[in-house]
Amino acid sequence: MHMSKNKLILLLGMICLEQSKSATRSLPKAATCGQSLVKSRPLNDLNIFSRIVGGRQVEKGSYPWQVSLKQRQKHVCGGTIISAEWVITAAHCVANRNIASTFNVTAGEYDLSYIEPGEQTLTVETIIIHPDFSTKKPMDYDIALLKMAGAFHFDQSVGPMCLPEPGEQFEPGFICTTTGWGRLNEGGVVPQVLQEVNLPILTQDECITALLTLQKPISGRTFLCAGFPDGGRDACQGDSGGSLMCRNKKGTWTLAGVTSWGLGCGRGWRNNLQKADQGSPGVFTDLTKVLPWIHKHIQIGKLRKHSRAACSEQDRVIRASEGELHFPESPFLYYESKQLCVWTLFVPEGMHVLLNFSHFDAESCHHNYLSIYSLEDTLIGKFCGNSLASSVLVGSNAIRLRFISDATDYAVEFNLTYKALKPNYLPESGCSSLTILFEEGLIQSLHYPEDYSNMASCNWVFQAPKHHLVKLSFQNLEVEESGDCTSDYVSLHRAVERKKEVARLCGFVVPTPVVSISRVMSVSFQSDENMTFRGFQATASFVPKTGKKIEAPTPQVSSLILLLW
Ligand code: 4AZ
Repeated sequence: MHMSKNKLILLLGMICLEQSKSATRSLPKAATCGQSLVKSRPLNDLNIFSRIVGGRQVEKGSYPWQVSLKQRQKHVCGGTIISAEWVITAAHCVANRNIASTFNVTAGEYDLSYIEPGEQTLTVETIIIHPDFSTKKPMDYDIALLKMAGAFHFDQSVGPMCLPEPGEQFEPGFICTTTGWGRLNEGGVVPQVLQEVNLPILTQDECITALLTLQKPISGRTFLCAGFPDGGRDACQGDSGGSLMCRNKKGTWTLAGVTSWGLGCGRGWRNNLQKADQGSPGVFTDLTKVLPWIHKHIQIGKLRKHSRAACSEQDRVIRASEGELHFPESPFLYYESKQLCVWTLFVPEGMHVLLNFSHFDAESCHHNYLSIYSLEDTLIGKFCGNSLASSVLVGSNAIRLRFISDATDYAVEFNLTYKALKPNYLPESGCSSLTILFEEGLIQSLHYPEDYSNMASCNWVFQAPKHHLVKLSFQNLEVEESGDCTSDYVSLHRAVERKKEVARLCGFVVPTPVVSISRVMSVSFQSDENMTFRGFQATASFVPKTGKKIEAPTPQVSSLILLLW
């Protein structure tokens, strides 16, 4: 919580009075949420003409829904109780520290330096991060649900906050409150006692404009801004995950937003375009944008109560021409952590397998992934997070699928269908599904020899027999030329995970053959949103591994970028 230097006492003035008069929101249905036993300080004549200038220490028990999210007994973020078993926090507070059991949540907390009577501490059973949150762009959809291991007992110091009704809006100008144990100033000290500050909600226009005036303009779908253009009052580091709460006339508090981020603390943004020391409003995740997702998980949570999915059989052998695979097997189960599920799938002899993913909900590639192996146990595809191809064509009648959830409590699910296909393999097959081939053959870009299309993505994986390597010989290469082949390109990787790019090709010179360094070569063709040419055509063949130095493409090919041989 950012406070002005003198810790000026918060004065609720006429603005607040006006705002509560104009509040047209319906009252939350549940009378038991959003209730504080501590009376808010009455407005007095002195306060009415004063401006709201800073934050203050809260009166104990004022915000019974405020929790401290701790790791190794240390406060890391705030959070809000919304029911006995559920707490809302910011996704970025838990995203990279994703072992749920390492978190504690303390409710009824006031002074962090003491264990006070009335405190209740629970561990976290499950972390559910919004599926649209990404650590690459952590400002948007910055919200997570924490399912407690156990339940909070509601009393005078611990209780839930109300969620907004569907469609309930918090009018711009409305004065709401944010609370937390965050720093008192940017780079300043952390308080021991819970702090609060009142902030007006900005219009969506003001919010978007303020964030676009930043040197690195930021946009998002779930932003709710609050604050003063001249700064002085704000949330700060350590307040994240806490709430921006608004109170209606009857004094019921409703969760409007989750404290997420801001450029600095309390800097203001009025003169951003004129100065180097820019600032931003406080940015909160707008609850109204994620409400259906919250309700869905709380509903599912009720059904899942005592059932957890585990892999019933370690290795399930399936012999069929088509079917579905799910994990968990029933939709209302969380999976147990540390699961290894194995399915070995045989379609009829001589047929190939087409896999289609209808749903794959895996947040973290470190902990949850689905991998596909050949029967001799070489990895031919690995899927997690966003790296999922929607369909995979495997040039074999047998595959092994392994789903690994490695000691994490994320709720992950996947559904896929499989189908036996006659092996009518086309050189362009990689452009409609990731194609995994165990035979030599021709591959080409989409529509070859006609021009490829914009935004094309074609992917093949070749797997040579034992003691063989994959040799890719180009018949033709006509691909938009850009200095470092970042526009359109053919790229070659040494393994299916595509971590190590071996070569990247573009331009109009036919490269010399490229030989893989292992039995696997992964080939990808990507085009961007403009300029198309004929593309490429190449033949993959399997050559015996000789132990001789591998062939590299001729270095005089100007458009070829060679990496990591
Ligand atoms: C934080 O890091 C944080 N000024 C939260 C809010 C703001 C800045 C940082 C807004 O938790």
